[in-house]
Amino acid sequence: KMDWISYHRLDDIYGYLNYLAATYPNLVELINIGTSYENRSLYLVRISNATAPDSQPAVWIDGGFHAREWISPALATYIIKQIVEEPANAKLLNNIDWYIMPVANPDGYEYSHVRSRLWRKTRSLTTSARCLGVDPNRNFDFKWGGSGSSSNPCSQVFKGSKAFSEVETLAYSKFIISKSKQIKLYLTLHSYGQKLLIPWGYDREYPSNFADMLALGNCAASKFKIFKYGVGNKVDLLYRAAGNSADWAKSIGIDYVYTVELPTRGFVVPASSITPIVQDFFPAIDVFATKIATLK
Ligand code: 0X9
Ligand code: ZN
Repeated sequence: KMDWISYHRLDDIYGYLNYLAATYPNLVELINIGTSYENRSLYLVRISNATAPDSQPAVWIDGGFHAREWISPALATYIIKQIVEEPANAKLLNNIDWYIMPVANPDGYEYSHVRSRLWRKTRSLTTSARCLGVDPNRNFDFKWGGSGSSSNPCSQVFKGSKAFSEVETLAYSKFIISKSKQIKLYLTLHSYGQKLLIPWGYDREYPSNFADMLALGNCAASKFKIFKYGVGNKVDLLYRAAGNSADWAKSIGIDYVYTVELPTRGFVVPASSITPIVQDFFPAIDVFATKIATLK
């Protein structure tokens, strides 16, 4: 099945999601939101014990935007396991629907496993025969094409031919829009850097509820015991990245939006570090859930 002492290929991860949906049919629903450029399914899970659909606040969590950041799908699957399979965490099901997509860029993820460990982007054809792929985290339709993105297909931060040029980001955005009334918290898991990053990321600007997001982020980060995370605005702590998904999520009205940069330093995290990183992170989920469950 699944473990957090090794990294897993896409088939294993999807097999685990399938297993959970089959084993806990009243709790877990497997949702296919479309197909990747190379024809892989785009799966996420909905975890909920509500009887009426869409009747309570929801949390969105994704991983695997950037192919090489393997620790992020590992954390996403760990969060799924903790919510679904650990009775001690049953309170996380009170008044919250969870939408969790472990691998948002499956083509890139598989390519980083079988061909090129440090692959980042999608795998679509571009106008350059030699350079494939778009940076999915520069492909979103908010301030698309601004600072920190590139129009050069050979760049690691290539923005694509237009906003949502990628079938993966388009399917993702359509699903989130369909749930945007319910989703109150948005976490997109990346690596690396040990940071909780708060919009905006397109420029040094701050959303109107920045102070609230900072306070909740600090509260969540105070739970981390092994790894210390910095909390703050993206541009202040990192760099400009116009067209990133978190800015877009904020722009459509989601209250609490964070880009998580997981430990440590470097994209290649040894498998022996998965368990400490995911275990250290999980208590923050409880902090976020407690806050979100009260929002209407
Ligand atoms: O550059 C990115 O897309 C993210 N970092 S990563 O190393 N995972 O690629 C950061 C995006 C966060 N947003 C901003 N820096 N504005
Ligand atoms: Zn990333």
